[in-house]
Amino acid sequence: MGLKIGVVGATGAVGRKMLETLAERKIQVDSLRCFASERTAGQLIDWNGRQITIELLTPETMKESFDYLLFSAGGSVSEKFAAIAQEAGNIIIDNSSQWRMTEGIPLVVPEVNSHTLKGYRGIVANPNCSTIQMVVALAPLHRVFGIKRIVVATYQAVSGSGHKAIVELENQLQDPEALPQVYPKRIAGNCLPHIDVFNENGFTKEELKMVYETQKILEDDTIEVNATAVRVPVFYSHSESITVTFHEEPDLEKLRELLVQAPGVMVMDDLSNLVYPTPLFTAGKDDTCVGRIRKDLFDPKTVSLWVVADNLRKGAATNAVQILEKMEELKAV
Ligand code: 11C
Repeated sequence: MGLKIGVVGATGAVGRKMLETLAERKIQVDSLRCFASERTAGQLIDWNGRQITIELLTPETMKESFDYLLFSAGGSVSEKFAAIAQEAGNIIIDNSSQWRMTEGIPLVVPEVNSHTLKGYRGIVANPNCSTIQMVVALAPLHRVFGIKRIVVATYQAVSGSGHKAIVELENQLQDPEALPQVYPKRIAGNCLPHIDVFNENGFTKEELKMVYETQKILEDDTIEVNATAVRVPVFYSHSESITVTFHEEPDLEKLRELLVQAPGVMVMDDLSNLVYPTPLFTAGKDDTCVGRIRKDLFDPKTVSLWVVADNLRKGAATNAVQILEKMEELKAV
């Protein structure tokens, strides 16, 4: 028998990708219901040969019984509706930042910490896209060499801000006079060191997510993270320049081999053939691609990497569906 699944926020950039991913990964679905706000409720969408009417999200709908509810509708929607769904006994995989740091709520990247799902029911948090790709690459290295400090700069695609930001970049590329609406300044031909709101300590909320989510997922709050998150005029896939200092001096060949063996990682690092990952390469793929692997010139315990992944896929929808798959697998054991 197939599953009873609901997707909340089904018409957003991530919601659409979740629907695509459920079909692509051949999840056995008996009933699929899609929920959204008044703006799109009533619309029809095609999914895997079926026509589905978008339903209005209401407290009553969330009290019904589902095997899984995939949420991607923002923090305030999750705060209210995921809580109602949990109260009704449902499992919710939530892509917002609402529950990520709540004690007792697992924050999961299946390749890294799926053990936290064992015997669990309720809200499961899907991490921020920039955190997911960083921990997929760093977790196997942390287990062997122990991470002391991470310095990361991100180059984040506009799709991380939703469909309207994709349209804004398209418009600005056509029209040099087009005014910004989603971002505080033009994004075409520009880089904005500003993602989400500024905190009083000078870091943005996006940067702080990378600090605290990483510590929670790697189960080590001694790991120091210094992040600078930058929005760039790229449509899909976030890139990250990561410099990581370990407690143990890593052997570079061993480190490279750990990455080659790591689940969800594709090593693309052959400088003589100009092989390194780029956002155009990773867009539409599920792997986290790693290249430019090199030792620091001055500190033998420090290594730099270039890590690229599709923010809507591994950074959001694929990770959420992998959580669902993992929970099903654990149920079967
Ligand atoms: C961005 N990382 O690229 C953000 C989008 O906490 O899930 C995802 C925000 C989040 O703008």
